[in-house]
Amino acid sequence: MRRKTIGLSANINNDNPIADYANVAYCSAVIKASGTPLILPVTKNDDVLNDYIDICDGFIFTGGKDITPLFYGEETRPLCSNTSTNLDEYQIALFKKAFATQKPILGICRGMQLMNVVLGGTLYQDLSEHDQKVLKHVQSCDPLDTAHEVHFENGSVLFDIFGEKAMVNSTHHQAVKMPGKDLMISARANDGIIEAVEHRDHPFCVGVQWHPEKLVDVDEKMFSIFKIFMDKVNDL
Ligand SMILES: [Mn+2]
Repeated sequence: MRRKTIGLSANINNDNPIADYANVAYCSAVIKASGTPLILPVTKNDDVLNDYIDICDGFIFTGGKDITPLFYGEETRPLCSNTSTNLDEYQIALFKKAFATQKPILGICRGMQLMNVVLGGTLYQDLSEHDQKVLKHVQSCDPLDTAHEVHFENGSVLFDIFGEKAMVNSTHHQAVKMPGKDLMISARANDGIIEAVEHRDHPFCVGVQWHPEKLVDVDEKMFSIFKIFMDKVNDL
């Protein structure tokens, strides 16, 4: 029996626009969880996007650059970092189509923020805009070290994996401000920053602000996120 195919949203590198890529860690995590990863190149061709949706059994929206604030109704302020409307428009179209099929979706870092924006939510353009002093969310420790604690909401998919709390890595300078429609907040850091969301009605639409794909070989629970995602994909 063939493995299920997991579409990975591609990123583009502004300095080298011929390369559409997804970091190896996402691919390795999918392979380890018995799926076949497939990077989906950036396009706005509707027929190609529809083929992506047909071919793939589940989707991972990957980390990457900032989302153009116009897509959540704001103009860009100075601390917003690199953006690309070309990338945004492709990922937004892909997310809308994937969401409509009810195929499982996992959003990681930018991928969670994209999920939130498509569902009508907003972002902090930079965490310095938060009213309160926040923790360091752009870790400068070793990439395999964790940076801060998160607390999980009882009744969420993530609570079932982690229980009440866990240590996570952190490489984001933006975060969800207002959650999108029907997204429940399933984890927060101790400074109140939203670290995970889950859609209330979709069969599996989960977003995490940290990078579990980097920790699958050192933390069994981080790998469980991918296992449970693949379980859902295999149930279809
Ligand atoms: Mn964080």
